[in-house]
Formats: sequence, structure tokens, C-alpha cells
Amino acid sequence: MPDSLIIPRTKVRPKTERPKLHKVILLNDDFTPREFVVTVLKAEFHVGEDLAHKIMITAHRRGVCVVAVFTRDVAETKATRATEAGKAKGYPLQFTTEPEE
Ligand code: TYC
Repeated sequence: MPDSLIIPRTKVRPKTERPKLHKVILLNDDFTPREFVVTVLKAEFHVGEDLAHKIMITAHRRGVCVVAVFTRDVAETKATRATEAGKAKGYPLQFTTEPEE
């Protein structure tokens, strides 16, 4: 076989765009009990007790904490549901979303 023989690639690999991911962000407030924030994080984002506590305490100390990233629809649905869970108990707990860079 000559050195210069070029074998064409036969498999087609279509380039698929990855959907942009969106962050769910937990906002601190002065009223929602810490334990309730942890409970909502565990229920809505399926994180364990230790991670939920870490996320809560980071938001408590710094004002905000990124909870997780999802596709836009999932991020918005989870942020809404988690915010509603607080509202149902009369707490001002807030989750927002923002697109990743
Ligand atoms: N700052 C609240 C308190 O001291 C607890 C809290 C933490 C509320 C994180 C919201 O995202 C939050 N009771």
C-alpha cells in the first residue's frame, strides 16, 4: 500500500448542539428556617443531608449559592417548585435561574 493512500472516513458523525445549561441559585433571606431550606433542597434537588446543609450555609453566609445546573426547562421548573414550597409555608425563600456562560 503506498504511503500516500488516504482512506476516507465513511461514518457520518452529525454535530449535535449541546443545550445550554442553566444554574439554579438559592438566595438567602432572614426569615426561612435553616432546617426548612435543607428539607427543600433534599426533596427537590435529591441531594443528601450533608450537601444540602453545605449549600444552605453557603447561601446563608455569602447571600447566594449555586444549587445545581440543568437544561433550561428543568432548572426553571425546579426553581419554581422549590420557591412554591417556601411560599406554601409562608416563607420568602427564593430560587432563581441563570444561564451558564
Ligand atoms: N438566613 C436564614 C436564617 O438565618 C437561613 C437561610 C439560609 C435562609 C439560606 C435562606 O437560602 C437561605 N434563618
